Amino acid sequence: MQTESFKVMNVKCGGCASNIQTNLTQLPGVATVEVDIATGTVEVQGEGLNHTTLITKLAELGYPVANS
Ligand SMILES: [Cu+2]
Repeated sequence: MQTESFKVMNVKCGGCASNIQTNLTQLPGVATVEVDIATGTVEVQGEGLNHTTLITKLAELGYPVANS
């Protein structure tokens, strides 16, 4: 199992968190997605995760990654 952690912008509420979870879970290899609303941290676990694909998807959703 592989873990990718991102600090993203614009996460304000549970709706943002579930939006991120729903969309990232559909990407290949993603097993679990956890979002910490207070810190804007998105932690993705899975196999064969593609860092760039995850960052691109987060940006598309309106949550650009602050560090990468
Ligand atoms: Cu929200």
